[in-house]
Amino acid sequence: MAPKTYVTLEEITSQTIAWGDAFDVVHDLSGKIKKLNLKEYRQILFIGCGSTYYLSLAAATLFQSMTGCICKALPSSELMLFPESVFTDGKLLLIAISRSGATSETLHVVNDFKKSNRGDVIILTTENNSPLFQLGDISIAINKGREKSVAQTRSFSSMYLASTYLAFLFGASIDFFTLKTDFIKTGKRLISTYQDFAKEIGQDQNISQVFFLGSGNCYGLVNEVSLKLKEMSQTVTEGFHFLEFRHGPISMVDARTLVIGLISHKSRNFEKEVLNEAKNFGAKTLTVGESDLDVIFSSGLPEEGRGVLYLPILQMIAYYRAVAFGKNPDSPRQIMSVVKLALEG
Ligand code: F1P
Repeated sequence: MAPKTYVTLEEITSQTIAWGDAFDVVHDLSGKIKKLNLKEYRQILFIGCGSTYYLSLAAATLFQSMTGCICKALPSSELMLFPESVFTDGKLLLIAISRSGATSETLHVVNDFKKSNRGDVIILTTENNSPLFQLGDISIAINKGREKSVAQTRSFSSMYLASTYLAFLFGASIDFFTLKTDFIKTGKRLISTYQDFAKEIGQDQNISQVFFLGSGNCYGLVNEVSLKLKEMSQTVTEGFHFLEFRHGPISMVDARTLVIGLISHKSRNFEKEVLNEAKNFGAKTLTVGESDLDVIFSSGLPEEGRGVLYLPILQMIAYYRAVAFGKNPDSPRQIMSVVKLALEG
């Protein structure tokens, strides 16, 4: 009997179609987007919940490093509960990210932001028919990123790619759209080259806990891939900045630990050192990045833009671990694809 497959696997392996959609949608809106004058904003706030909060973290870091604007990422709920700890006087740009476009906390914050005339709003979603989509001064919907599964995979990567494109529109001289074909080709190649490898790691029953390390633009991404593993397989896992790992967490490492490093070009020597130390304490390690590592992109794409390439193999590891441990990755226990709270009335 053929092994059961789940829709999550199809969503992960088909994600480059959604990447193409992200390129096309942002390209079509680029004239309107470029009319925004970033200098007008005192701060740019990125918000979301769960996966889309981690997307916000990754996008805010990239956006600040490419544009020089002050960017901050927050879970929508923190802005809902403690707005005074975040909002400043002066005009703000709010970038609200939500796969469903229907999560209560995010909707609440955007409605409130607009009522209080705090500034402009960009919405990033996969649902053009959602309530959130209607609220944007600019709304970006990557419809091909939609999913049936609870855990976000192709929706995350395609919305992250769209946010990367936004950062390039404001902060780079190269036309990001010209890289569309290279991204799609590289993504497809990585998925087909490393699928069996991801399965092998995912099925390794000797591994009991997993740490993901990533710095700079990769920090939001390590939190996201760690969340994938938590949601799909209920594995004990956490994400850390590379050098933070020495400041306590490394004490957790043992022979049943896997430490996965999302290696940057800029700081690779510092990052590899941390992994070597974890290895000396008995951990298995896995390195992912552009060249000379276990998983190699060989993309030639610009470092700031290629964060999305880390995602497919790590999503596949989460998928195969879930299946190997008898879990249903499409429908993880105790979570729903959208959280709707009775906030008003
Ligand atoms: C976000 C969310 C996440 C959760 C899960 C399902 O919804 O609920 O909090 O981790 O991955 O999606 P959304 O606002 O992005 O639709």
